[in-house]
Amino acid sequence: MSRILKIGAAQSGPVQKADSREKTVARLLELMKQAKGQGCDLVVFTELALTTFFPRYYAEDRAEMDPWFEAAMPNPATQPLFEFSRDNAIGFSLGYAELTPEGEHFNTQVLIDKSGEVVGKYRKVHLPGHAEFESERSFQHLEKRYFLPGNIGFPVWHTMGGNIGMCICNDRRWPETFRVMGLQGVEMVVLGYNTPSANSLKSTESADTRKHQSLLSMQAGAYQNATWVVGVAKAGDEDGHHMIGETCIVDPDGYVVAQAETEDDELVTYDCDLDATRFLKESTFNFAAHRRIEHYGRITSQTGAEPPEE
Ligand code: ING
Repeated sequence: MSRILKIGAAQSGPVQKADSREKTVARLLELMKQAKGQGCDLVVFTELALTTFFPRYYAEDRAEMDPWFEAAMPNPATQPLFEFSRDNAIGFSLGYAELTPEGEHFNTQVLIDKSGEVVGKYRKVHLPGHAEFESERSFQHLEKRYFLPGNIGFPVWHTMGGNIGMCICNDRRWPETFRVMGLQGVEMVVLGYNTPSANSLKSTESADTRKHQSLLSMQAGAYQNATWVVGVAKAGDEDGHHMIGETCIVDPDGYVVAQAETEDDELVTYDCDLDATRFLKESTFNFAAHRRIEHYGRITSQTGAEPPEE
């Protein structure tokens, strides 16, 4: 028995500050057309796919950043993606900066099914970086300034024949992200990331280390929850700030089965058999048979580490 979901991981090259939404959407649409041409069922776009990674810039007045946000989804600029999805029966997942009618700001990813309808929304829970300007940093990472922590949790939806969940960028570094979805039977986690290839506080940390830790996080999340994981980068040099590529598709055994070769717009495809998750879910990671939740209390009752008395 196999349930094949053909995935198109649509890596974005850099998006510059001056690039219009229309120009950027045209690039995404081109990748979606390539994916359709290769028979993909679902195209995964990156985090904040419509704009440059604007949290690298400081603004005293947060409202100055509102032009980077979308007040609706779909909207006129992104409508071409939704129309292509509906007209060609291909789903997609898109990351963008969300401004709600109530005036709240989130780093958001939506899941669109083959009818072009929004079936799921996720708001980034783990916001890395800082909220105030920090002069000691070689560059700023102000997601805590411009976004609220996500308030939807980590949902999983049954759609396109499987159990699909989403997360965003830094979320992949926290095992809780994948486990909460694993406890909902997730079979495919799709995520985008904009990951600087340098550490703003530790100049000796290499790009190779950053790439290693990005892949390690996704491979561990996949294997430990018997799920596919699709990680899609916005890569390359944005305004002098380089971000890693390494867009990849990871199978439930934790193997990277497909990976991007460039730091530009690039489609990475793979026939993902959702039934390949079954063996581990029914053996090694049969959560019902093996987990001992009576010993896990610290995970939800304690935020920071509390080391033993010396
Ligand atoms: N970017 C980075 C990420 O989590 C980061 C920030 C990089 C945090 C490396 C810690 C270590 O991939 C975003 N946008 O979260």
